[in-house]
Amino acid sequence: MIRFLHASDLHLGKPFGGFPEDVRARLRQSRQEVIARLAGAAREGGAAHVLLAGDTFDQETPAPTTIRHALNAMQAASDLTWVLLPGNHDSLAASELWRVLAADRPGNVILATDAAPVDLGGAVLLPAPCPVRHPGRDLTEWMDDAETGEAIRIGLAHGGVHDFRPGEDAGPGPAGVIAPDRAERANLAYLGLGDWHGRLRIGPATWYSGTPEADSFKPHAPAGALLVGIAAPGARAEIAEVETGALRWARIGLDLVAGEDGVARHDAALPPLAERATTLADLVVTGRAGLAARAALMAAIRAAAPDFLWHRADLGGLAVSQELADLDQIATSGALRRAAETLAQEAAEGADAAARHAAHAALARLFEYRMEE
Ligand SMILES: [Mn+2]
Repeated sequence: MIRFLHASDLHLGKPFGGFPEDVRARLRQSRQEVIARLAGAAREGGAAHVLLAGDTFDQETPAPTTIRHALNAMQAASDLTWVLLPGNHDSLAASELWRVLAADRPGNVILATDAAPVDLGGAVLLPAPCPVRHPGRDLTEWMDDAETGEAIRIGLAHGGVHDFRPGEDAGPGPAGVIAPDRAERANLAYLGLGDWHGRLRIGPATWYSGTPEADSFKPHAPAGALLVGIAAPGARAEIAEVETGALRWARIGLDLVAGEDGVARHDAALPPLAERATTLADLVVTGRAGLAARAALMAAIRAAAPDFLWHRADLGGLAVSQELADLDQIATSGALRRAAETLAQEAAEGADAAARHAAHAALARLFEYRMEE
């Protein structure tokens, strides 16, 4: 009998360029802290081992604090055994990283740097460490012939699964060279994979755990890990998904039709107030709205934005229609009225899409200025 937690792609030290410095620091910190949350999930599920299927570190040369804090967090969870597999970001080509890990690792951390059986006590682990960033061959092949006696066999690998379906019909997950039926071929009770950042089932005993702390707005399942229990050699793996993410990445799509209450739709689409401080929100507004509706929506967006850890709103896909009443609200006569009418005409009949878009935007801005007054 063995119970373990399968996780991957912690990407400790990921820089998250493009975000403001305070947000970047928070994103890095939440990844670092996911080690303690994984430990909690393992204990709660009665697992004695945490298997990390590659890309524990984001870079080949992480900052010394990134490495040390990770090892210290694993050492703090001394009741658990941690297994680190070299992935593509932290392949064995990162020789200095693996030298430091070997020198500094606490006793409860195993480095799966050789394609050779590792005794986990109750099961044998068959790791497929990445020697370089792009190995270009199926590193799990050796598992077929690995000699383990009667033991429960568990595979651990990092990379894309070979997809036999033609390009267009290819399912989610990274395209690669790992045989999707490796678990059957190599008589594995379970094959834990890393590389794909969303949780994904390849077969009954073959899973990508996904990253335990989300790192993008891709529509993945909630970030977490997989709790796996295998009762005996030949027994079916019992697999449970556990959530371990601290921060949410929410892409919020708002597709409006002319005449509808965009503010109500916007407010209803936002996550609960209590979650917003730990949420990165990426609002994408499309469809069509009148000038007044657009201005009201902009005000609602501006009001809600400070609730969030990070917030971005893209209204580039929102077509704006203006009515006579809208122009009247800008001005009924004089230079502003003439400017509004000129912009409205350009927005409708401009020479090209860029000119029409700019005229739309300028008219919307003019309307907002007047409403602010
Ligand atoms: Mn990765």
